[in-house]
Amino acid sequence: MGYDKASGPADPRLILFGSFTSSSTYKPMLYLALARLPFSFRTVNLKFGKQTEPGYLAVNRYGQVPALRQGDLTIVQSNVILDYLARTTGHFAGATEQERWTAREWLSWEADNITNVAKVRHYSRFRAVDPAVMDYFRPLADGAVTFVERALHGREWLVGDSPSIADIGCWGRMVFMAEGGMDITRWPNVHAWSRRLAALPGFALPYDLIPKKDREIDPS
Ligand SMILES: N[C@@H](CCC(=O)N[C@@H](CS)C(=O)NCC(=O)O)C(=O)O
Repeated sequence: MGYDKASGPADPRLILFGSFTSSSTYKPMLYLALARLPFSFRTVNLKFGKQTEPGYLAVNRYGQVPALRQGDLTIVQSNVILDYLARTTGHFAGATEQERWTAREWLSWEADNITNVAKVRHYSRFRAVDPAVMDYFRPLADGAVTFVERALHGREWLVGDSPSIADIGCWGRMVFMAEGGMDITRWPNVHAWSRRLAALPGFALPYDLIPKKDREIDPS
């Protein structure tokens, strides 16, 4: 795998580093799919510890996916990537200044809270932990989804009247909730919202969207 930057500011092609099973990778992947933007995907195989190799650590010092490069810029942390993409392309940014700030606020909240859904899924699927650990995280995960459930009462999207990075960021990290034993139908507003997202042109679920190998993606 190469970690080269794009050839320079004149080359605006986006390069996204990510992994097939990663909800954090799904978030920018979903954004790019919905916005129908071209980019190069570079796989970082977490199973083989590629994220901790020096070449990749030079891209993402935290040793995690995702990472985004464009020209001379390197952006890491999935929510910062979403914010960057919204600011630079205008897609899913929010219609007003207030909406743009509220969308960023949701991203900050999700990093504190929906991350518990990701933990429940991670410990269910990839790493067995003491049941007491699950007893700790499960109510936090349920609470995060319940907060979104209430926020969606009487509205279609988290911010304003159209989908934004708030929806993509929050949904993107809860997408694997079933793998953590969380049945989405327990939260009817969240379920309906997920179906609205699924109806957007370009939408796909992670295992249909994230390539297992490096790939050039050029939506027509
Ligand atoms: N806060 C980070 C979290 C990224 C994250 O947890 N990535 C996971 C995959 S979903 C990862 O790279 N794990 C490998 C590791 O930590 O060794 C973000 O939102 O980008």
